[in-house]
Amino acid sequence: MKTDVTIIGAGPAGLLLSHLLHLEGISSVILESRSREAIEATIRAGVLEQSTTDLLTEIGAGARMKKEGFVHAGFDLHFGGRSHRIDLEELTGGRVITVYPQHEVLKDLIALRLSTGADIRFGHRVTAVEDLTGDAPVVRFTDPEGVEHTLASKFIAGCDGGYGVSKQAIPTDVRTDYFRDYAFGWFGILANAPPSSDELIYANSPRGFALISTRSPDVQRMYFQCDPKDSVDNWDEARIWAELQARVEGRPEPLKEGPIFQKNIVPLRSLVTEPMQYGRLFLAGDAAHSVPPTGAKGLNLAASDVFLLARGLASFFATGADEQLQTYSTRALRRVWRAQHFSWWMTSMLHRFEGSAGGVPFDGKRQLAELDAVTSSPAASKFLAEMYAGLPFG
Ligand code: RFL
Ligand code: PHB
Repeated sequence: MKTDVTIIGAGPAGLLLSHLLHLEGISSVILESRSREAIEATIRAGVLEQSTTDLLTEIGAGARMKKEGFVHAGFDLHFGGRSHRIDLEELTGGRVITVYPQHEVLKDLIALRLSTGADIRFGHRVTAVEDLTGDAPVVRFTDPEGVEHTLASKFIAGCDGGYGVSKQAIPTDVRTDYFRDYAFGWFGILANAPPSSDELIYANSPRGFALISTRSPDVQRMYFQCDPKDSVDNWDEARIWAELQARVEGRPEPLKEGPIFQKNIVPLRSLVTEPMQYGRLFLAGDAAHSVPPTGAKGLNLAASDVFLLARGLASFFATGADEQLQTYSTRALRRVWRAQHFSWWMTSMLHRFEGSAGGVPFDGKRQLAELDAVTSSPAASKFLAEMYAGLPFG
């Protein structure tokens, strides 16, 4: 096995990076601990920014997304018993979002990579990365039979998500982790039901946050704020639907209900690891940062990181110049922190803090004033729309 770049992780960051490098004539091997089937079945993100869909289209991974994804030109903020539409397209001069599930993006990227003969090793778990400050950094990994191997290459891309090993290799005297925990989580469901709305609904209600999203004409994705330590077993279908209906009270029509076939609880957290580079190791995506899902930014940040990283590596392999690689961390982090702010802001504006650590009734009233400002001031709406539809890459 010989390669230019070893990529750890076949999530959105690793797969996209591998294809962007391929288009520049740079070889890579992807080492992924899970099976292809597991990856293609994991339910996560749903919203793709304009720049992400543009990039997927440009590299030839956009055909099915164009056919099966749903373009949304706006979304609703629901508070005080009323919905207020944020017109993304008008407020941003034509930028929109696409609702297309992350595991479908992954299916498309895996198929595209394999069609070009890519080397993706599923079931291969990386255990350590070493010699990062030399010019032949090494990855240690075990294959599906448990046999240990090493692989040396010119660069390592740590695209191994929030619980990976690569960032641990940055020495603690060089690395800073910025962390924020939230006192609540999201209870997510998938249900067989028709859509309840043409666009997403983000609701601030006295009972807490709710989000009405979609997957297809027959499958709907919905979330509501919950105790992160709660168990899905405490919630039967009737209780879930009653809670969701109560949180969007005041909509012209109740939510359309149907059998729930998936339930899960995710904790909310904000995390940034700085710097995103150490020697010849570069971090990208959730390996370096995690955002609460309220701003729909995680996958999109993974895409913008690898867009910058691929350009830096392309410049190095073409000319030997490493200036773009040396500035990768600073440039990526600027966008990461903008997205962190936006995700925190959306979270703080829409969730119920009262009853949780630090929350007081004042917060609820302040949030309603903030939502009033955001939906009635054209300047405030424009900022919200620009950030939600996403900043341009690069
Ligand atoms: P991933 O997707 O976690 O992929 C990392 C991969 O690395 C593998 N791995 C290893 N492989 C080999 N050796 C090791 N030692 C390894 N350790 C780990 C893992 O198996 C995995 O396959 O990270 P990546 O590529 O950075 O992508 C990030 C996105 O997955 C994430 O940010 C989004 O899902 C976040 N997110 C959303 N993002 C959006 O842009 N829009 C959304 O609408 C959106 N909604 C969401 C979300 C995340 C959610 N959850 C579950 C937290 C909604 C939810 C509920
Ligand atoms: C989703 O459809 O899963 C989704 C949509 C918007 C978000 C988060 C998740 O902000």
